[in-house]
Amino acid sequence: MSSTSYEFSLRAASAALLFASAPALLANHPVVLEGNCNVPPAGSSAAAVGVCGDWDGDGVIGVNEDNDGDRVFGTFTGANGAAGANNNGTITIVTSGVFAEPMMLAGNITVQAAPGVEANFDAVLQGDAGSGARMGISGVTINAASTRFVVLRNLTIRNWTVGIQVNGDSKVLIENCKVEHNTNYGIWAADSSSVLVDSSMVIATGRRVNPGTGDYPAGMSPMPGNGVEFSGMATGAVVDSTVTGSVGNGITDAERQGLHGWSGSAPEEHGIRQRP
Ligand SMILES: [Ca+2]
Ligand SMILES: [Ca+2]
Repeated sequence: MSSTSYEFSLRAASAALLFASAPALLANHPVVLEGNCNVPPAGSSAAAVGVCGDWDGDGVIGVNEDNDGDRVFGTFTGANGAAGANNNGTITIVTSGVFAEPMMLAGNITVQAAPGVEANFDAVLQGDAGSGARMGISGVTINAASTRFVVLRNLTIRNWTVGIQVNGDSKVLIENCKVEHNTNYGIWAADSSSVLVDSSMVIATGRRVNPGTGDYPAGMSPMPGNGVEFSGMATGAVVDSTVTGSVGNGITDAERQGLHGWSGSAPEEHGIRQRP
C-alpha cells in the first residue's frame, strides 16, 4: 500500500469513525413536557415566573415554551415534533395538567407522566371550541412499524371516540394508565398489532354525556362501547388491570387470534377484574 493510499484509508476510517460516533439524526431524545393548570388556562403561552405549570421557572408555557430552543416543551405536539422527541425518545410530563391534544405515535417513543403527576389527555377542555371535534376522534393513535416499540405509562386518556387505537404492526405497552369515558373503545388493538395492557384501568367505555355530542348510551349508541378489544390479527394480553362499566364487552378477542392469559381461562387467574 502506498503512503498516499494508506493516508486515504486512514482518513476514510477516521471519517467513518467520526460519522459513527456523531449523534444520529434520530438519536434518542429525552425531553420534558410542562403541564398546565386552570389558571392560566391551557393554551396560554405567557405566565408569571413560577406560575403553576411553569416547571422550569422561565415565565414561559404553552407554544412559546415549545419554541424557546431548550429541551422543555409546553405542548404534547411540540414535545413530539421535530425539535422534540421526534417519535424516537422519551417524553416525560413533569407537571400535572390537561392536554387537549390527540397523540399520533409512529416510532420508538415512551410517553409517560412522572410519579405523582396527573397527565390528563382529555378531548374536553372547558371553554375551548375545539372540544366537540376532539370528542369525535381517537385520543391516541399508534401506527408504527413492527421494528418499533411504543410505551404509554401513567397517563389518563378520556372523552375521545377511541381512547387508544393501535393499528398496523405496532408493538405497544400500556402501563399504569387510566382510560375512561371513551365512546367506542377504551383500547382497540387492530390489524396485526401486539398490545400488552398492564396495571391499568379501563372505565365506563361508551358512557359520556355532553350537550354537543349527545348522551351515550341513553340517546346515542356507542359502536360498540367495548373496554378492550383485540380485532383482526391483533394479539396481546391484559394483566393486573381492571375493565369495568363498559356498555359493550369488557374485554374481547374478536377473531380469537390469541389474547394471552385470557382465552379459555378465568380472568381472575390472570389478575384481570372485569365487572358489569
Ligand atoms: Ca416554562
Ligand atoms: Ca422550551
